[in-house]
Amino acid sequence: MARRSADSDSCIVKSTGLRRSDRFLAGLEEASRVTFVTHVHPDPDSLGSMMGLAHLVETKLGLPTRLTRDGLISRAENRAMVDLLKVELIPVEEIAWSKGDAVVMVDSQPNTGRHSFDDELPLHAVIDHHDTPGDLEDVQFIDVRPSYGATCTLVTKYLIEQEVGIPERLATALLYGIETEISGYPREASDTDDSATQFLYPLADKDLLAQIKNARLPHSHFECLLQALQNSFIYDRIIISWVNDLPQPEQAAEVVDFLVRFEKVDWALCGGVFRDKLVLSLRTSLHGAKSGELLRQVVGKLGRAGGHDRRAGGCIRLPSTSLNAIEDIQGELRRRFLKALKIDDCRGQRLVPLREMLQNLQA
Ligand SMILES: [Mn+2]
Repeated sequence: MARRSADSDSCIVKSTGLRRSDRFLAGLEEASRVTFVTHVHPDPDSLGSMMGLAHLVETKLGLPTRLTRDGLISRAENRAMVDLLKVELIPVEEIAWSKGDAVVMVDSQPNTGRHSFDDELPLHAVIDHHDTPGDLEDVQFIDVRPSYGATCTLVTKYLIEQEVGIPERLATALLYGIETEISGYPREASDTDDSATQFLYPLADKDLLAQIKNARLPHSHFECLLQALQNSFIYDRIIISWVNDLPQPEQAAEVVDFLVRFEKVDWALCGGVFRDKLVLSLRTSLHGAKSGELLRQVVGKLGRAGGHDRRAGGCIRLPSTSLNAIEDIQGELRRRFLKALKIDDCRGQRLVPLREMLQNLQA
């Protein structure tokens, strides 16, 4: 595949002669404090981006900053990142706003259904790399670059442009943020992601990084994988896995990362029930598949969805958590998916045949 063109969006804005990072900082000069918000269940890319921009604002403008957390962080690696790097996060619902507060949203865009807070926040800036368009009308500063694999890449660029030193802890966070976004195949990386990685690697704490990547996993992780394997159905080139009891919402993504490596499919979808929601995660091994758009269309008015080329996520609020209601939505999604991928509606073939499951139980 042709590499993504890295700098269609060069950092010099011609009309003013200012670089984007200059304009970002200039717009915050009048603020008395800067608060960073991101998507629900913050991931390494959003955590690293908040940390990097907070460091930039503190160093260049001398302003106090706050980092927030929307919802839980459940994935073991992400929790390890927060613990080991001692990232201080305030639950977004506990934030008290006052005059002079400027809000910066990273790794996400307003009104995309990815926040539990009210989308009316007075946003000063949105800095992101998702394909999924948000409502950006009243935002003063916008830097959205879908050509970048990670928002952390953009933030690293700002720090380099502004000649702000990157301490070890921050370099570790930024590097992990980029790695988690670009490590799949096909790679969703630009040359700029690779040069940011090269820049950060010598500065980062590699032992800490290894500890984060190999975070210990709870019992529920393995139970969930077993449940997913037992409820996986193959329809031509897609495998669909239904997990009716997801231990934590982020595990749907872990299931599809695992399943998409199955050599007989090009697509993997997981739909997992967490509380009153059906959490969806989609992966593809195909190039240029625009899976964020595909999932958004398939989910339609049932819920919200979006993402990148190779990876997408979404969420549907269940009208009821009865098995019937869940199965109705699962059936509808399956039909829509097969239609979108031009696969004849057929009976799915189990990944693990029932007969084998029973034999294993008796053994
Ligand atoms: Mn990201």
